[in-house]
Amino acid sequence: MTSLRNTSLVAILALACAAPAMAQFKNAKHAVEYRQAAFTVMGKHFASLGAMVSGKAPFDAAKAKADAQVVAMVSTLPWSGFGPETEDVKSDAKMEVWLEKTTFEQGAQRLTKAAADLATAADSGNLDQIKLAFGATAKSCKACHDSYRN
Ligand code: ASC
Repeated sequence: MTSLRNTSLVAILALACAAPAMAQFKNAKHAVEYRQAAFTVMGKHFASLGAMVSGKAPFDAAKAKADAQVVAMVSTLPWSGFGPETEDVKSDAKMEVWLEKTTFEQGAQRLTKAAADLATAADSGNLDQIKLAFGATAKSCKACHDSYRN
């Protein structure tokens, strides 16, 4: 009896722990749409920063700060949309995302860290610092695109 109860408890705990990752999305297609939406939003604000960094747009410190904050925040979001249930949903993601899960996640962490550093640089209002941090962030974007995106 005790052991049966323990088994049930373990099963319930296992479900409870697994639930958050699963429950966020109605189905795999929604997970893919979510991660794509996050990349779209991040890309828009990163491009806005890119225009200022390259001189194509005038430098506006407040705008740069706001853009960098969005990039830093949204860079934390797409990764939950790469669950194993999404492996077979058609997208630009290469199979390597799931085959090299640990390396992929390290790349995601590098971006998140670079984006946080970019937000810190943007807080300073110093364009040279922003340029440096922007370059490092762009490098981390590109590294994953080269390996994991078709
Ligand atoms: C961007 C954007 C990316 C990155 C990448 C950097 O502006 O949308 O995905 O920069 O091109 O190499």
